[in-house]
Amino acid sequence: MPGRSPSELPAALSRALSAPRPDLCGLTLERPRIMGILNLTPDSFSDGGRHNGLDQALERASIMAREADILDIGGESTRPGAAEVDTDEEIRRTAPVIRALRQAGIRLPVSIDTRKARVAEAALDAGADIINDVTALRFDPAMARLAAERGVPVVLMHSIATPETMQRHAQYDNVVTAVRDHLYARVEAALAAGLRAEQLILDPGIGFGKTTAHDLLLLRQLAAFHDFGLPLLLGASRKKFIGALTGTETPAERVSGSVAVALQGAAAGAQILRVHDTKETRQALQIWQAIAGTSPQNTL
Ligand code: HH2
Repeated sequence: MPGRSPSELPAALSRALSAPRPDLCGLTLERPRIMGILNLTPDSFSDGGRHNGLDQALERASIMAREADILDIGGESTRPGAAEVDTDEEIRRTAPVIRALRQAGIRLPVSIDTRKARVAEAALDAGADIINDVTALRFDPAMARLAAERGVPVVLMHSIATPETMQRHAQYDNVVTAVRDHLYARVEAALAAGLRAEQLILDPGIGFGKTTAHDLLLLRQLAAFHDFGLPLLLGASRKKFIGALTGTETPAERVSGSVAVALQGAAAGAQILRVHDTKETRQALQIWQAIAGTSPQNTL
């Protein structure tokens, strides 16, 4: 507001912007955390089919456990155009891997990337800690109940329609306002269903029912989501807009572009960065944090 000094911000807004976010499964969110993606699907847009066997999945999980702070495990692709996967099949793809990685002594927090309550429940029973729902509890009415009962952290991501149809609905007067309003309503719905505010993490849903122009605006104005007073997650890794802007058709070749977006997300204060390329993102963040003076090793 013109002429206002920061100290004149309304008290509630000032608190929401500056209060430390609660720890996430024992991780402080004072610096950006890396969420490594492990897709146990045959058809994910960038790593589909690569980690399907239990051994391959465990091998990738144990590498990522050294490079990431959180592992995000999914058994259903939600890329534009993807078809729904049968619930039992999605459980078969995810729960045994989570159980096996716990048995192998991999301890970092695990999130289950699903819109279905039965899949989330099986994952939590197998040792997962966080629910990552790209429909923000809209798809399965039982999901909010489960999340309230278990009291685990939940990612509420903005999306519209279904993965099969969402790109047809990519129309907004103002995408930032539309995503904010939608997330506001989803937070209200979550609280009404008995979840606590401390459980919630917000995500603008890059690429979900959005054009490249929408994605860029959301990234440019990411800080506009901090006044919810909740942690922010950014998932832009290898996504289509990076290919569109750089002419890189193959998602696995979008690593440098993905790292650039992750750094921009960190600079805008995103607390969690969901990425495929954990090693490269980690190195970039280490340097960024050292320069920004927020590195854990930085005692200068
Ligand atoms: N993006 C994808 C899947 N899950 N979850 C959150 N919270 N945020 C995201 O941006 C997000 C997500 C899509 O990416 P990916 O998992 O790599 O591909 P696919 O859906 O094809 O498995």
